[in-house]
Amino acid sequence: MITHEEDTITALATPSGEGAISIIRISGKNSFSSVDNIFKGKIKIAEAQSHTIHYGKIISSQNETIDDVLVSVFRNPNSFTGEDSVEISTHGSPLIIQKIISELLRYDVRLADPGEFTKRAFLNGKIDLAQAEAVADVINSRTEASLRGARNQLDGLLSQKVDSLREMLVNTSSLIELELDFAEEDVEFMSLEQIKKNIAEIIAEINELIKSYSFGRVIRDGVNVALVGKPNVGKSSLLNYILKESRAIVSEIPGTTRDIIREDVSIDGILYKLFDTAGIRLTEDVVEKEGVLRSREAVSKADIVLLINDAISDYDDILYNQIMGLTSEERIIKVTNKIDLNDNYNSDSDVKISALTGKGINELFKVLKEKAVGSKTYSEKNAIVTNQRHYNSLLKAKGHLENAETSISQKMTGEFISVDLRNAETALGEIIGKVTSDDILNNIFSKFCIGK
Ligand SMILES: Nc1nc2c(ncn2[C@@H]2O[C@H](COP(=O)(O)OP(=O)(O)OP(=O)(O)O)[C@@H](O)[C@H]2O)c(=O)[nH]1
Ligand SMILES: [Mg+2]
Repeated sequence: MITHEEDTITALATPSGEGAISIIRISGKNSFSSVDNIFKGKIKIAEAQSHTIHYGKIISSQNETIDDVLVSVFRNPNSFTGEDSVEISTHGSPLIIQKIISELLRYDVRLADPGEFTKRAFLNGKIDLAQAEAVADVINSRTEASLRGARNQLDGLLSQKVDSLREMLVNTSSLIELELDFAEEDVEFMSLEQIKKNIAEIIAEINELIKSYSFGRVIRDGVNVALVGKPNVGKSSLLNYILKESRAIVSEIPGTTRDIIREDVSIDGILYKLFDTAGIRLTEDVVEKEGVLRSREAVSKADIVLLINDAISDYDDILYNQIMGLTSEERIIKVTNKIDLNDNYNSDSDVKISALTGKGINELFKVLKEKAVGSKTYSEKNAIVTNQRHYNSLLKAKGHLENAETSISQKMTGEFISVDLRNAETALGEIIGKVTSDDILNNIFSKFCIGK
């Protein structure tokens, strides 16, 4: 196969540091010859069959034995990158790795750039761009849900969906264009009604994908949740209860928490980034004042605000209105704490809990999840958008399609409609990398680690 890159590259593919085993990856046309220069085993790697493993020693140019290793051979196109590739499994010592890589660099091999192996897999058509991005997401997944979402994308569900929409667009626009070619003869290949129907159908499918992003974003990146309220209502106690550890200082003195305390917790497969904040009140204390300022900032940045009051003091409308000014109503969950002290407390809160006894906490988790991902559940078979770049491209595509709809309703000629459809197709193509610029590629792959 013809590969797009000339150089042969190498990098450590496993985490740096000591370990039982480390793996050095090599990919490109000199992979076998460069390894043969330093590897002494029963056979030459250049003669080995694909998908075979060979035991031997790595010998330096000074004739020193560096390590016993296993060499795995992958012949193009049947490798991750699509190129001739080798993986050397060594003992997990940073010194050994460094020595072997320096030896390799003597034989027309260079160090890989961040994400370069995955980039080559993309350029050589082994995976599309959305799948390449999913490689990073799979590696970074920290919850079950985010892993499932990334796997879903790596398996190509989003790509297939986007590809089928592109195909529908291409079919429609080529018929319109064909009709333009035959304009004099007055033939109609597809009725205007049918074109309208097709476009509406594609928009509906794109809308589904766009909608899935609110869920996809949450499963990929987690949800920022700010715990706010007046001093002493039990914000830190709630944080500790959720974390099952005494993370934040709790005391009966109002104004205990001064700085923001951030902890991540995974509940029911979703990652919540919890921010315990300083109780909000008017204060002359400079440190506490700064804390209150940070609390407000946390509110404005939060995806969800747990606005906490307690069941032993009056509900504070002033605070509620202040918080409302910093966020929007649909982000707020009103929580009444200390229900163990007064279970007759009357308020319009969404959940009543006790951070002391744990009463109501499961209900709180339910409400939290509902706020975070909505009630719609996505099956494993649905394509889910988890990536902002993809989301933006979908919005762009939708915009072009809506233009096409307008053109049709204004009885514009086929040229106008077909330009809009082509633009929509380009926008969708960006997602899977059918249409890319170097900028997009560099931006994506530079965020990868070296060795990926
Ligand atoms: N009975 C009861 N006491 C609670 C509950 N939650 C918190 N407390 C007590 O209320 C007091 C204040 O709790 P904290 O968690 O420090 O309150 P906070 O909202 O973080 O306070 P600041 O950091 O000062 O803003 C402590 O004495 C807690 O033990 C609860 O559900 N029931
Ligand atoms: Mg506190």
